[in-house]
Amino acid sequence: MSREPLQAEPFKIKVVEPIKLPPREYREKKIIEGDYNLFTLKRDDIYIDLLTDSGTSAMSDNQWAGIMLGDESYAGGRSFDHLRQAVKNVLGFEYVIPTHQGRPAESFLFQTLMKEGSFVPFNMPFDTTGANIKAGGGTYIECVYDSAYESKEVLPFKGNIDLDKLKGVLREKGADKIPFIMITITNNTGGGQPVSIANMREVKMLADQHGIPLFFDAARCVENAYFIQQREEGYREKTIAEIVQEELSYAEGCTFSCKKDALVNMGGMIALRDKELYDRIIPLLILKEGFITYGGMSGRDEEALARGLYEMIDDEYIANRVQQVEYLGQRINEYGIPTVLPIGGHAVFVDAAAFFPHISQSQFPAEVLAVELYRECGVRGVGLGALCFMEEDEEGGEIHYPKLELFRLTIPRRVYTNRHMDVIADGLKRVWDRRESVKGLKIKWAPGVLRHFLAKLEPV
Ligand code: P61
Repeated sequence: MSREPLQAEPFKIKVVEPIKLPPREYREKKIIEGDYNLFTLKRDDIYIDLLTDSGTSAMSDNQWAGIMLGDESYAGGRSFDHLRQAVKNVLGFEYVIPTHQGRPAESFLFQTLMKEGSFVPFNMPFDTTGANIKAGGGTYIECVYDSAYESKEVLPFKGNIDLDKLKGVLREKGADKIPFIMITITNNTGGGQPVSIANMREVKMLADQHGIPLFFDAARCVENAYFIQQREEGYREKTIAEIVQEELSYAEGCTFSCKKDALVNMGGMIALRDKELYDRIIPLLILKEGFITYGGMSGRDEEALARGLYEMIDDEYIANRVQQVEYLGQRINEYGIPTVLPIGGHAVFVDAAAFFPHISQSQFPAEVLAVELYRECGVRGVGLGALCFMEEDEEGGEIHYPKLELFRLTIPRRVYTNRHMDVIADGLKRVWDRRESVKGLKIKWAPGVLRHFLAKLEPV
């Protein structure tokens, strides 16, 4: 099949939502009132919102039409059947457990499979996923290659699991302490980096040898498939639909925050092959979310999701989506600003430690950059560095800092144009030009877990 060169967005815009840049003095005031934490900002305080790509994408006319057709039966709803069929057709799994977002899906799967003292090898979990492993009494072990922690190193599949590390964990902990292995595709914590099919296949073989099931966190499995199509030998002529099917064929099941690649504003699921595991999880679903045919979603959510699952695997759509992120990354790199390389699938991750070499990690460079970019141009990104990932020893002694100190500019799907990308890159450049005069932040108050959502900060 010959492909035309891409021209522009493969959609036109039918509904718009006005946004405005609030005046600089107003932004300054909001930073102080909000204790230097951009999670405190209101929608109207922000010009361009790149906090997350989660639940912030634009649904299509077809999805909105599905909202009207959603069937709200308590049991046996028609929309659930549509969802189940879409999951089977697109992802290849027989059983679907619908949840309101990714976190309950993780919590139910982990609670069912883990015991106190379990170890879970991962490439890297995202913060809430890691927190759910810990909440279940387990410990996750990062097995990604060391290059994943080196922002400048350009490799095609920086989300891959290092098999030597994984073998080491299997030897040291023993298979009976490891209830499952999990791979996040793409690796959000490490910069939206993909995992190759070859790596999935090898991890699956190793997992099989030890009788350990392999699960995926598939929130961004389509962006991952796009990178496989572009970068992995033998996949250039395959469609995204085929690659998504193949990726997921290596997993026993997956947790899926549908707020990302699946193009809905709310929704999540566990998708499984095994009826026995399904039967073990559904009592938890009924206890915590709802009946098995709707769980945490309304029928209309399920209908929009079923349609989103088909839309997400459109080759032109996903190429355009990832290329927009790449465009922003290129604009930023052209100014000499350091980012994780290669540019990830859903976001540009600025290396905040390299941006502000004079600000130590204990003074939260990623949050400092978030505040300064908002001050400069009303753009909200999110810090994913020490404030989010640092850990204190159990005795409350030493603090362990994460290896990466990143500031993420996350691009919602089908929402902003490349003109917005230009404004973002130019705003960041103005912060870059005055970077040496910028000072660090310290904690005024913070909760014990998932700190960065609620922390109150102040200048040092
Ligand atoms: C995000 F600032 N991600 O990237 P839920 N797996 C993966 C995720 O990326 C993920 C979840 C599971 C978010 C939202 C978010 O500190 C933050 O549907 C790979 O959000 O429950 C979520 O899915 C959980 C933003 C999460 C944050 C935590 O923006």
